[in-house]
Amino acid sequence: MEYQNIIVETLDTGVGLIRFNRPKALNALSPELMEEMAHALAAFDADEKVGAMVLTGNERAFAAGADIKAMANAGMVDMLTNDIIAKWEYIHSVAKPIIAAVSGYCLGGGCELAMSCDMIIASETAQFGQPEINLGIIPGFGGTQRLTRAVGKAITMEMVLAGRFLSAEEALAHGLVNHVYPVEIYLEEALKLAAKIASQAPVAVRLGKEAVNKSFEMTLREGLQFERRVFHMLFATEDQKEGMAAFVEKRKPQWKGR
Ligand code: DAK
Repeated sequence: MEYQNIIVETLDTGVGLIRFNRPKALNALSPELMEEMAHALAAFDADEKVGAMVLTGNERAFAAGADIKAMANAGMVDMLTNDIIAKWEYIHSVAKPIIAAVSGYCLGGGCELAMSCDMIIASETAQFGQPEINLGIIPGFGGTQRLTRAVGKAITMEMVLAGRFLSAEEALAHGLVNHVYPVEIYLEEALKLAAKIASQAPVAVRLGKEAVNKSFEMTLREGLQFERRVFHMLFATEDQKEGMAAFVEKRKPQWKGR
Protein backbone atom coordinates (compact mmCIF):
# COMPACT_ATOMS: atom_id res chain seq x y z
CA MET A 1 0.00 0.00 0.00
CA GLU A 2 1.31 3.45 -0.86
CA TYR A 3 0.84 5.90 1.99
CA GLN A 4 -0.36 9.47 1.36
CA ASN A 5 -1.36 10.48 4.90
CA ILE A 6 1.26 8.85 7.10
CA ILE A 7 5.04 8.41 7.03
CA VAL A 8 6.31 5.02 8.07
CA GLU A 9 9.82 4.04 9.08
CA THR A 10 11.44 0.90 10.53
CA LEU A 11 14.34 1.88 12.81
CA ASP A 12 17.34 -0.35 13.40
CA THR A 13 16.46 -0.38 17.12
CA GLY A 14 13.49 -2.64 16.30
CA VAL A 15 10.99 0.21 16.48
CA GLY A 16 8.26 0.82 13.91
CA LEU A 17 7.48 4.54 13.62
CA ILE A 18 4.19 5.88 12.21
CA ARG A 19 3.83 9.66 11.79
CA PHE A 20 0.54 11.28 10.87
CA ASN A 21 1.16 13.58 7.93
CA ARG A 22 -1.73 15.99 7.42
CA PRO A 23 -0.13 19.06 9.02
CA LYS A 24 -2.44 21.60 7.35
CA ALA A 25 -5.48 19.92 8.92
CA LEU A 26 -3.76 19.45 12.31
CA ASN A 27 -3.54 15.74 11.46
CA ALA A 28 -7.32 15.31 11.44
CA LEU A 29 -7.92 11.58 11.23
CA SER A 30 -9.59 11.11 7.85
CA PRO A 31 -10.93 7.72 6.73
CA GLU A 32 -7.97 7.43 4.33
CA LEU A 33 -5.47 8.14 7.11
CA MET A 34 -7.12 5.59 9.40
CA GLU A 35 -7.03 2.94 6.67
CA GLU A 36 -3.33 3.58 6.12
CA MET A 37 -2.65 3.52 9.88
CA ALA A 38 -4.40 0.15 10.29
CA HIS A 39 -2.38 -1.22 7.37
CA ALA A 40 0.93 0.03 8.82
CA LEU A 41 0.11 -1.31 12.30
CA ALA A 42 -0.68 -4.74 10.82
CA ALA A 43 2.57 -4.75 8.83
CA PHE A 44 4.67 -3.88 11.92
CA ASP A 45 2.80 -6.42 14.05
CA ALA A 46 3.70 -9.13 11.53
CA ASP A 47 7.32 -8.02 11.10
CA GLU A 48 9.79 -10.03 13.21
CA LYS A 49 12.31 -7.18 13.11
CA VAL A 50 9.86 -4.89 14.94
CA GLY A 51 9.40 -5.22 18.70
CA ALA A 52 7.47 -2.04 19.52
CA MET A 53 5.83 0.86 17.72
CA VAL A 54 5.57 4.61 18.13
CA LEU A 55 2.59 6.57 16.84
CA THR A 56 3.10 10.31 16.52
CA GLY A 57 2.05 13.52 14.78
CA ASN A 58 4.09 16.70 14.78
CA GLU A 59 4.97 19.39 17.33
CA ARG A 60 1.73 21.34 16.76
CA ALA A 61 -0.69 18.42 16.76
CA PHE A 62 -0.75 14.72 17.50
CA ALA A 63 -4.23 14.84 15.98
CA ALA A 64 -7.11 17.34 16.38
CA GLY A 65 -9.67 14.54 16.14
CA ALA A 66 -11.55 12.62 13.52
CA ASP A 67 -11.95 14.62 10.29
CA ILE A 68 -15.03 16.75 10.94
CA LYS A 69 -15.30 17.71 7.27
CA ALA A 70 -15.46 14.02 6.29
CA MET A 71 -18.32 13.26 8.68
CA ALA A 72 -20.28 16.52 8.70
CA ASN A 73 -22.91 15.27 6.25
CA ALA A 74 -23.09 11.66 7.42
CA GLY A 75 -26.41 10.29 8.63
CA MET A 76 -27.01 7.90 11.52
CA VAL A 77 -27.10 4.85 9.24
CA ASP A 78 -23.88 5.98 7.51
CA MET A 79 -22.11 6.14 10.86
CA LEU A 80 -23.63 2.85 12.02
CA THR A 81 -22.66 0.85 8.95
CA ASN A 82 -19.43 2.63 8.02
CA ASP A 83 -16.69 0.04 7.58
CA ILE A 84 -14.05 2.60 8.58
CA ILE A 85 -14.93 1.83 12.21
CA ALA A 86 -13.07 -1.47 11.81
CA LYS A 87 -9.97 0.54 10.82
CA TRP A 88 -10.22 2.56 14.04
CA GLU A 89 -10.81 -0.60 16.08
CA TYR A 90 -7.79 -2.34 14.57
CA ILE A 91 -5.40 -0.74 17.06
CA HIS A 92 -6.99 -2.78 19.87
CA SER A 93 -5.95 -6.06 18.25
CA VAL A 94 -2.27 -5.18 17.84
CA ALA A 95 -0.18 -7.58 19.95
CA LYS A 96 3.03 -5.54 20.15
CA PRO A 97 3.29 -2.48 22.41
CA ILE A 98 2.45 0.92 20.94
CA ILE A 99 3.63 4.21 22.44
CA ALA A 100 1.87 7.46 21.53
CA ALA A 101 4.30 10.40 21.32
CA VAL A 102 2.04 13.41 21.78
CA SER A 103 2.73 17.11 21.25
CA GLY A 104 0.24 19.95 20.80
CA TYR A 105 -3.42 19.16 20.15
CA CYS A 106 -4.55 15.68 21.10
CA LEU A 107 -8.30 16.02 20.77
CA GLY A 108 -11.41 13.94 20.23
CA GLY A 109 -10.53 10.82 18.25
CA GLY A 110 -6.86 11.84 18.59
CA CYS A 111 -7.08 11.63 22.37
CA GLU A 112 -9.02 8.37 22.11
CA LEU A 113 -6.39 6.93 19.78
CA ALA A 114 -3.58 7.97 22.15
CA MET A 115 -5.44 6.30 25.02
CA SER A 116 -5.78 3.15 22.89
CA CYS A 117 -1.98 2.96 22.83
CA ASP A 118 -0.15 1.26 25.71
CA MET A 119 1.75 4.32 26.93
CA ILE A 120 1.77 8.04 26.25
CA ILE A 121 4.87 10.22 26.17
CA ALA A 122 3.94 13.91 26.00
CA SER A 123 5.71 17.14 25.17
CA GLU A 124 5.22 20.13 27.47
CA THR A 125 2.84 21.65 24.90
CA ALA A 126 0.47 18.67 24.72
CA GLN A 127 -3.21 19.41 25.29
CA PHE A 128 -5.67 16.58 25.77
CA GLY A 129 -9.36 17.09 25.17
CA GLN A 130 -12.68 15.55 24.20
CA PRO A 131 -14.34 18.68 22.75
CA GLU A 132 -17.01 16.78 20.76
CA ILE A 133 -19.66 18.55 22.87
CA ASN A 134 -18.87 21.73 20.90
CA LEU A 135 -20.05 19.89 17.77
CA GLY A 136 -23.28 18.62 19.33
CA ILE A 137 -22.01 15.07 19.83
CA ILE A 138 -20.11 13.06 22.47
CA PRO A 139 -16.95 10.92 22.17
CA GLY A 140 -17.50 7.76 20.10
CA PHE A 141 -14.23 5.84 20.32
CA GLY A 142 -13.94 5.22 24.04
CA GLY A 143 -13.36 8.73 25.40
CA THR A 144 -16.03 8.56 28.10
CA GLN A 145 -14.76 5.16 29.27
CA ARG A 146 -10.95 5.23 28.94
CA LEU A 147 -10.61 8.79 30.19
CA THR A 148 -12.73 8.04 33.26
CA ARG A 149 -10.54 5.05 34.08
CA ALA A 150 -7.40 7.13 33.57
CA VAL A 151 -8.20 10.47 35.24
CA GLY A 152 -11.42 9.81 37.17
CA LYS A 153 -15.01 10.97 36.91
CA ALA A 154 -14.66 14.61 37.98
CA ILE A 155 -12.19 15.72 35.31
CA THR A 156 -13.72 13.50 32.62
CA MET A 157 -17.16 15.06 33.15
CA GLU A 158 -15.65 18.54 32.76
CA MET A 159 -13.79 17.49 29.61
CA VAL A 160 -16.75 15.70 28.01
CA LEU A 161 -19.50 18.13 29.02
CA ALA A 162 -17.68 21.48 29.00
CA GLY A 163 -14.91 20.74 26.50
CA ARG A 164 -12.11 21.51 28.98
CA PHE A 165 -8.56 20.73 27.83
CA LEU A 166 -6.02 19.02 30.08
CA SER A 167 -2.44 20.30 29.96
CA ALA A 168 0.54 17.94 29.79
CA GLU A 169 1.36 18.72 33.42
CA GLU A 170 -2.21 17.91 34.54
CA ALA A 171 -2.24 14.76 32.40
CA LEU A 172 0.96 13.63 34.14
CA ALA A 173 -0.41 14.43 37.60
CA HIS A 174 -3.53 12.36 36.88
CA GLY A 175 -1.71 9.38 35.38
CA LEU A 176 -2.88 9.78 31.78
CA VAL A 177 0.69 10.02 30.48
CA ASN A 178 3.94 8.31 31.43
CA HIS A 179 6.32 11.25 31.07
CA VAL A 180 6.42 14.87 29.94
CA TYR A 181 9.52 16.20 28.13
CA PRO A 182 10.48 19.44 26.39
CA VAL A 183 9.14 19.54 22.86
CA GLU A 184 12.66 19.19 21.41
CA ILE A 185 13.13 15.70 22.87
CA TYR A 186 9.71 14.08 23.49
CA LEU A 187 9.86 11.98 20.30
CA GLU A 188 13.46 10.93 20.92
CA GLU A 189 12.47 9.84 24.45
CA ALA A 190 9.46 7.90 23.15
CA LEU A 191 11.71 6.16 20.63
CA LYS A 192 14.21 5.31 23.39
CA LEU A 193 11.48 3.75 25.51
CA ALA A 194 10.18 1.81 22.51
CA ALA A 195 13.73 0.59 21.74
CA LYS A 196 14.13 -0.58 25.34
CA ILE A 197 10.90 -2.59 25.03
CA ALA A 198 11.93 -3.92 21.61
CA SER A 199 15.15 -5.26 23.17
CA GLN A 200 13.24 -7.50 25.63
CA ALA A 201 12.06 -11.10 25.11
CA PRO A 202 9.30 -10.74 22.48
CA VAL A 203 6.92 -13.42 23.76
CA ALA A 204 7.08 -12.09 27.33
CA VAL A 205 6.46 -8.53 26.07
CA ARG A 206 3.46 -9.63 24.07
CA LEU A 207 1.95 -11.58 26.97
CA GLY A 208 2.78 -8.83 29.46
CA LYS A 209 0.77 -6.34 27.38
CA GLU A 210 -2.12 -8.79 27.14
CA ALA A 211 -2.12 -9.47 30.88
CA VAL A 212 -2.12 -5.77 31.86
CA ASN A 213 -4.95 -5.06 29.42
CA LYS A 214 -7.01 -7.91 30.88
CA SER A 215 -7.18 -5.97 34.14
CA PHE A 216 -9.64 -3.59 32.44
CA GLU A 217 -11.96 -6.40 31.40
CA MET A 218 -11.88 -9.05 34.13
CA THR A 219 -12.61 -9.33 37.81
CA LEU A 220 -9.50 -9.35 40.01
CA ARG A 221 -9.85 -13.10 40.58
CA GLU A 222 -10.11 -13.85 36.83
CA GLY A 223 -7.26 -11.48 36.06
CA LEU A 224 -5.00 -13.11 38.64
CA GLN A 225 -5.81 -16.54 37.20
CA PHE A 226 -5.06 -15.32 33.69
CA GLU A 227 -1.75 -13.85 34.82
CA ARG A 228 -0.76 -17.09 36.60
CA ARG A 229 -1.49 -19.23 33.50
CA VAL A 230 0.53 -16.88 31.30
CA PHE A 231 3.37 -16.86 33.84
CA HIS A 232 3.43 -20.70 33.76
CA MET A 233 3.30 -20.67 29.94
CA LEU A 234 6.44 -18.57 29.73
CA PHE A 235 8.40 -21.43 31.34
CA ALA A 236 7.82 -23.32 28.08
CA THR A 237 9.82 -20.73 26.13
CA GLU A 238 13.48 -20.90 25.17
CA ASP A 239 13.79 -17.26 26.15
CA GLN A 240 12.92 -18.02 29.80
CA LYS A 241 15.79 -20.56 29.90
CA GLU A 242 18.09 -18.09 28.18
CA GLY A 243 17.08 -15.15 30.41
CA MET A 244 17.69 -17.04 33.63
CA ALA A 245 20.90 -18.73 32.39
CA ALA A 246 22.24 -15.32 31.31
CA PHE A 247 21.49 -13.88 34.75
CA VAL A 248 23.32 -16.74 36.48
CA GLU A 249 26.27 -16.53 34.05
CA LYS A 250 26.39 -12.71 34.37
CA ARG A 251 26.00 -12.06 30.62
CA LYS A 252 23.51 -10.37 28.33
CA PRO A 253 20.67 -12.64 27.16
CA GLN A 254 20.30 -13.43 23.46
CA TRP A 255 16.55 -13.57 22.83
CA LYS A 256 15.16 -15.82 20.12
CA GLY A 257 11.48 -14.99 20.41
CA ARG A 258 10.85 -18.70 20.95
N1 DAK B 1 -11.29 17.88 11.33
C1 DAK B 1 -11.07 18.51 10.16
N2 DAK B 1 -10.28 19.62 10.04
C2 DAK B 1 -9.73 20.10 11.17
C3 DAK B 1 -9.95 19.51 12.44
C4 DAK B 1 -10.76 18.32 12.49
N3 DAK B 1 -10.97 17.64 13.63
N4 DAK B 1 -9.27 20.23 13.37
C5 DAK B 1 -8.66 21.23 12.69
N5 DAK B 1 -8.94 21.16 11.38
C6 DAK B 1 -8.47 22.05 10.32
C7 DAK B 1 -9.22 23.37 10.32
O1 DAK B 1 -10.46 23.25 9.66
C8 DAK B 1 -8.24 24.27 9.60
O2 DAK B 1 -8.34 24.00 8.23
P1 DAK B 1 -8.46 25.21 7.14
O3 DAK B 1 -9.60 26.02 7.56
O4 DAK B 1 -7.12 25.92 7.28
O5 DAK B 1 -8.61 24.51 5.82
C9 DAK B 1 -6.89 23.75 10.08
O6 DAK B 1 -7.12 22.41 10.55
C10 DAK B 1 -6.29 24.55 11.22
O7 DAK B 1 -7.28 24.63 12.24
P2 DAK B 1 -7.72 26.02 12.92
O8 DAK B 1 -7.61 27.14 11.93
O9 DAK B 1 -9.04 25.78 13.56
O10 DAK B 1 -6.57 26.18 14.01
P3 DAK B 1 -6.64 26.90 15.43
O11 DAK B 1 -5.25 26.93 15.93
O12 DAK B 1 -7.40 28.19 15.33
O13 DAK B 1 -7.53 25.93 16.34
C11 DAK B 1 -8.17 23.76 17.24
C12 DAK B 1 -7.03 24.66 16.67
C13 DAK B 1 -7.61 22.37 17.43
C14 DAK B 1 -8.59 24.33 18.62
C15 DAK B 1 -9.38 23.80 16.29
O14 DAK B 1 -8.92 23.48 14.96
C16 DAK B 1 -10.46 22.80 16.65
O15 DAK B 1 -11.27 23.05 17.55
N6 DAK B 1 -10.51 21.66 15.94
C17 DAK B 1 -11.55 20.67 16.13
C18 DAK B 1 -11.31 19.84 17.36
C19 DAK B 1 -12.44 18.81 17.60
O16 DAK B 1 -13.61 19.23 17.75
N7 DAK B 1 -12.12 17.52 17.61
C20 DAK B 1 -13.11 16.48 17.78
C21 DAK B 1 -13.64 16.03 16.45
S1 DAK B 1 -14.90 14.74 16.58
C22 DAK B 1 -15.36 6.93 16.12
C23 DAK B 1 -14.06 7.29 15.90
C24 DAK B 1 -13.65 8.59 16.17
C25 DAK B 1 -14.54 9.52 16.63
C26 DAK B 1 -15.84 9.15 16.90
C27 DAK B 1 -16.26 7.84 16.63
N8 DAK B 1 -15.80 5.63 15.82
C28 DAK B 1 -14.81 4.65 15.34
C29 DAK B 1 -17.12 5.21 16.10
C30 DAK B 1 -14.03 10.88 16.88
C31 DAK B 1 -14.72 12.02 16.73
C32 DAK B 1 -13.98 13.30 16.79
O17 DAK B 1 -12.81 13.35 16.97
